[in-house]
Amino acid sequence: MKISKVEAIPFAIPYRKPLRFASGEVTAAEHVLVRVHTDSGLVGIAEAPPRPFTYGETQASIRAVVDGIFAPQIIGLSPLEREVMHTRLNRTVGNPTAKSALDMAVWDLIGQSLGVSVTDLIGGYTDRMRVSHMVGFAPPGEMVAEAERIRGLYGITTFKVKVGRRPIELDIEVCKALRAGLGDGVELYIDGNRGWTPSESARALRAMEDLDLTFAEELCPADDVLGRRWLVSQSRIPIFADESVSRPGEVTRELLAGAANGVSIKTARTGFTYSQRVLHLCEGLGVEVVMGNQIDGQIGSLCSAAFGAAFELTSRRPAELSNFLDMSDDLLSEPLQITGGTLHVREGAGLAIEIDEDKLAHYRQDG
Ligand code: MUC
Ligand code: MG
Repeated sequence: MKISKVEAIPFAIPYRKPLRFASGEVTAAEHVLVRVHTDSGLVGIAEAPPRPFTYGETQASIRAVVDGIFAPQIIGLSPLEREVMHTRLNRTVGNPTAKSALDMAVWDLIGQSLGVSVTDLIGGYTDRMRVSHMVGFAPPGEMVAEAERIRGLYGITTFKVKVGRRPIELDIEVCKALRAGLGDGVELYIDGNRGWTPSESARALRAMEDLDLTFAEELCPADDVLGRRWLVSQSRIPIFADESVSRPGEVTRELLAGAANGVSIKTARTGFTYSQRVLHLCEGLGVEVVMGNQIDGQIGSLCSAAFGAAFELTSRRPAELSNFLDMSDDLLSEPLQITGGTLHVREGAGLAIEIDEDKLAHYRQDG
């Protein structure tokens, strides 16, 4: 089986309500559907979510790099030649979500050709993931109401609270209101998306010390090299890295620098191949991980769940799999369901992604 064609299809699906956070906001899922065709007729599928505020990629840049550089480099390869594919893709720096979508589509092909799910293929640990929901910026009362709504509708009891860039007092008020409103039975953690300085981070964490936060994610930028080490050395709440650990080398750098205690793994930026390398690096070093969300649609969430469920360490804690709930629609023929706070991995070969072609025709942007 050889790769015969690669499609990069831009599509846009409006959000029901925007997601706002310290580094940006998302009002529509302007993603790129990647389909890797083979001469055997099998087609591997994944999606790339452009996040210019995190990786510099746009919908147009993802299309351009896939069509103009990556597709010619991988057409003719067997899907099993993953290392050859990555060696070629890595001649181009950056473009993590474009590369990852290709990687995941290729793993989808391998699973399909063997008749096994990607989860079973790469680890086979479990068939489900508990879900954590991300609560974006809004006035405190609205953030509490949103968390209560999500708990009521989907049984989710773990919440990631967006903080940073707004007045610190407001973030403290939000976290206190969430703990008071939702009670001790829920798990809370915060994500600053690089919105605070180290001293602001330390001050906010001190004020939140009695709120039983599980951890705090990417409070200040990776370039605050000494400041981040200082923060980790004196924080009683574990500090997790997200934007600063977008590839294995960065994971090594941040962990060895003492600039983080835990790592967010996002299949949208490290696919399945490099997510495994990040996971094994963390495992070897005794470092906790969380399955993060790149504000994925249902295809991306399905990919993230497929990876998370494959391994014990990634299944330990709830994964961020619910951002798609903010979207008004999606492309899957059979929508993902979260019930009792849990998302089940798709049964079926590969990633078992079935696209609703009518919806794709409706939402695609390339005429
Ligand atoms: C997250 O965990 O930070 C927002 C920015 C980004 O890079 O990812 C999202 C969610
Ligand atoms: Mg984050």
